[in-house]
Amino acid sequence: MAGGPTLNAVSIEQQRRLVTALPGPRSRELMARKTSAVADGVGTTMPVFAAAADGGIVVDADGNHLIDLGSGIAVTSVGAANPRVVAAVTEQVAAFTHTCFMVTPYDGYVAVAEALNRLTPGSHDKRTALFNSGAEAVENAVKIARAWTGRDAVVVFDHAYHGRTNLTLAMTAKNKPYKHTFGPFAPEVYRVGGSYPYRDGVVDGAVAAARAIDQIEKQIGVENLAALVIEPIQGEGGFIEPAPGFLPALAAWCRAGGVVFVADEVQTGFARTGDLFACEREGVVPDLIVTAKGIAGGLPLSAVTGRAEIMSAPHEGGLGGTYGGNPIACAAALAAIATIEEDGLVGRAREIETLVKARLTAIRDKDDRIGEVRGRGAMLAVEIVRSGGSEPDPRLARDVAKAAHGQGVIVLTCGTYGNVLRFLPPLTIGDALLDDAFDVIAAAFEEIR
Ligand code: PLZ
Repeated sequence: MAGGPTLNAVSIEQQRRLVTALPGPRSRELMARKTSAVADGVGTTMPVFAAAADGGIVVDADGNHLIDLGSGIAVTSVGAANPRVVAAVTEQVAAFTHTCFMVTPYDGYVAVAEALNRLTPGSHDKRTALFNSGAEAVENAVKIARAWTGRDAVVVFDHAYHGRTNLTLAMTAKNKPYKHTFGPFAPEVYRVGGSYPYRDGVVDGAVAAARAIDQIEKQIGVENLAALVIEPIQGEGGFIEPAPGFLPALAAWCRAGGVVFVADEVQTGFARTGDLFACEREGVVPDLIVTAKGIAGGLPLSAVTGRAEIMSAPHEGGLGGTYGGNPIACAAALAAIATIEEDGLVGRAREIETLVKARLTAIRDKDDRIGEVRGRGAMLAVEIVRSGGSEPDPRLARDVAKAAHGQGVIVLTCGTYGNVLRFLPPLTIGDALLDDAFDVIAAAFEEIR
């Protein structure tokens, strides 16, 4: 797929084009309405309102064409108006919008479960349950692990992000903006040190795992531990790739101790990292895997998939919810999954990695304020530090992002220290748009001192 995927099905011109200053007058008007109608707690990265999106472009309310390096936080991997998704959703919405799977089930739900059982790591017998959001699925993975083990404790890691509901806030590490003023949080959630080679200097994952395991055994006790929940590459915490060997060592320790190893692949899943699931890179087979975001081409859907015996531990009627596995979201998921498989989007993610890493490395070679270039596939980042050292520089990250926004490039920041610029383009973006976007970002690094 040299030059990127064939985008003949994409109706939006794949070109960055600004026809007003950003934000334009329509967006400014809409922002004023947002301010007086929407709760202040719900923030926005850019004060620009979307009118259409697909491929690598978001068109705003004023007709500006912006390059999308965010995919709505790693969601629209197949594009934001993928023709297969649009057709499947249109057909389903005309047939029926909802019955509730717990009342009168329908085949789309079952087909998504079959697809997840087939595609997730490991060839063992699996079962799946569907939900709406990533956080809801993480909560259900914990419920299932507790029902299976009869134990209470849950281990999570420094820099972790698992959601904004009460249990998942207990599991999320960062105070502001997520947790501040919202406690008290759910009990029996314990945080241990993880693996962050750039900052902790431990490049042997087995050593980092031994350190975490020691902490768990001393402070919790394996016999009290229901689940260990981990993002194979930490997302909101800063796109932190653990040292090689870290995940396999933790998974092996969990297996030996009867602890349910839960991979939170909400952000890393569905081709994003250049594998269908990030766990595959080191051959890790999680007991339970949590998916959302990229699963359904932008519709809200999430899942817990795992070993049949563990998934079947909760009593009948113990899992569910009014909307979980909504038929429209399931139709979208089947179309998104077919697109990922048939259009070779895992391979496309690897091509994006090659192109973008080359651009980021070239910037780093001239600018020591980029402490590290990291990530895999189309989940890539730079950690920004003060010149001459490794002190986090969130101001520069914010300023570069702002400069890019002003030029029509949608880019997000993240990280415990707010100093990571992250790149999550749709996998349907073309090379020309990527080149243009990284020209803008390279220029921003040169201009901002
Ligand atoms: N687990 C690994 O990345 C969501 C959050 C954005 P929901 N990440 C984006 C924000 O500021 O709210 C995420 C994740 C991982 C769980 C979640 C939660 O998924 O669908 O947002 O609930």
